[in-house]
Amino acid sequence: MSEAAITNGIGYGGQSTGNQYDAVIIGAGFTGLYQLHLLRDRLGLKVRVLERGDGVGGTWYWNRYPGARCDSESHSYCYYFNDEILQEWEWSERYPQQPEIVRYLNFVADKLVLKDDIQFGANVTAARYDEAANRWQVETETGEVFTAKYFITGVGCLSSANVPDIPGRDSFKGDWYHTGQWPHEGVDFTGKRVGQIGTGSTGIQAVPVIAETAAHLTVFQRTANYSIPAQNGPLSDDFKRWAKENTDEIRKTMHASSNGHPFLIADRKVFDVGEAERQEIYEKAWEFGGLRFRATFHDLLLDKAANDTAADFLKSKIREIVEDPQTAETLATIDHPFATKRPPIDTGYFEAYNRDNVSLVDLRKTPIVEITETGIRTTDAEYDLDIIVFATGFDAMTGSLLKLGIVGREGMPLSKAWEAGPRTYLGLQVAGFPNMFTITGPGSPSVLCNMPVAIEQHVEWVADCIEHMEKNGIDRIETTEEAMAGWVDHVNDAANATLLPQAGHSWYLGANVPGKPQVFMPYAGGMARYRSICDEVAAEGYRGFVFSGAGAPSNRQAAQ
Ligand code: N01
Repeated sequence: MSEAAITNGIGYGGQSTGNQYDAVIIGAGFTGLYQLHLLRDRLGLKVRVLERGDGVGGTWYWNRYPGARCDSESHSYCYYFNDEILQEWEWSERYPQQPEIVRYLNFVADKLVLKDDIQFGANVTAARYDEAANRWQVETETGEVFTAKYFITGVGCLSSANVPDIPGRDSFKGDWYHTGQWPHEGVDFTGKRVGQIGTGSTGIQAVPVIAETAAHLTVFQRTANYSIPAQNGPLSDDFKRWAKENTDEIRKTMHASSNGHPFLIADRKVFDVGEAERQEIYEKAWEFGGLRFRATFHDLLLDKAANDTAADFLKSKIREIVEDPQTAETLATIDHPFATKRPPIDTGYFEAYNRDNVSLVDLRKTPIVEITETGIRTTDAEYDLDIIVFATGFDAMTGSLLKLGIVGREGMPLSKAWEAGPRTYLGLQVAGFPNMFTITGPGSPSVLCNMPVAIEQHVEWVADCIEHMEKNGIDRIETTEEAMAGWVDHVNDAANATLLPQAGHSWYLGANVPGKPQVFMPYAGGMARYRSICDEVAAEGYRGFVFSGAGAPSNRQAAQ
């Protein structure tokens, strides 16, 4: 049992030999670090974190591409559970850059003395539930096996790289990189002819930075995208002071908002105001920058006509910024409502197309035919390249979970249970997989929310649930098919009440990965509402879950 368990006197009988643990957590990003801290230091459990990278950071450990920066504002993209951490850490810019986020997570890991309980370079390839022993057996690539009562995944929603299988890809004689698997030593673009495929949030961040040093950058765009200027910059001392003095208020706002950001969505509707006032509101939001643009009106994601007003405003900005009319048209011909795909924010994205060394290829008109030894060939031309950058996104939400090789009761692989798409209860559990918790799993708000807020809520809920089980001598928790079916219906209803499903090619639907079942994966009912549902579930004795073991309610009653 860990020293913390002995000193705080709430050890729950953890195993202490070999690779036997009370809980195994996968991933040392925001989730894994906090989950380890709560289970080890609050509950006194023996915990091991298995992390495939060589350091903490999770998604941010891998996503080191040029321009990588978070779209959430710094003062909200951090843990709020610990006042000392909040007071000691200082962000430098309005949005944190990737290296700063990794520094922050190292700071937290060191402060809470977490690293000793994390095994780095541990790539999990199998996780099997042993029903007789009621333990999970988790195996790494090197054959090392860990067993634990609780199996918790903190693998991130956007960490399984999607590298499209374009014919000829492996014949390319130059270098190619996926943005989510970026070399730690960086890539020197100086004097190189670079081709970038993809114009999502990642691609839009990378273009202006790559363009600064490349001899030429050709951007291959399949779906044109909206983007709003981030208006990034150094944080003033006044702002930093304000953020530290108002942590309670900021936390309250983030918890009250539907997407976990430190601002609320306005109550007014688009047609509550006249045309001139609306344009002024959009103009101010554009000047202010960032994801707050989406919060200007309550009904932007609910009413197509309302959404059109924002879409038209943003398209007109593209036409204003981009000098070449044909390029502007290709960038502004957007086929989906604003924010139905995750809206990117940028620093000089559209401006980059005014440089002589940047050009755009419209893949809708001239699709890629193949990658050749020397570049990319479309139906119209061949582009000679030294480097190809795949900013092509992720097998989101399910990819990293399925890669763990999870097998539940009666030998049921998760891949089979999810053959027709992911099904969970609350995004937290899958029937047939007892004592397994999927932090920010499909069916939870996760990617529709400022991630640390979603993560803190899940991690705390799971820690409370495990504490309840340990205190009451409960061996197993497992959701039911019925609870899962009800939740899946609710997730679908929540998505269908919005315009989100109208972007038929969105990764929210799994549509970006060929062959992936198309199911709207995140919960669109809002983070605040989701939090209260989870709280109610717990308050009602964990409604929708079945406990078993000596201390389970059914057995307690029987013994009376
Ligand atoms: O990935 P994406 P991303 N041929 O899937 C194109 C988060 N994030 O890495 O739209 C040609 O959005 C694809 O085209 P299409 C954020 O949640 C956060 O940019 O499928 N093109 C699209 O243009 C974000 O939403 C931050 O037609 C192909 C692009 O590649 C999520 O991560 C920063 C193709 C992929 O866009 C994912 O963003 C960055 C093919 N075969 C990301 N396959 C911060 O907060 C794909 N594409 C900082």
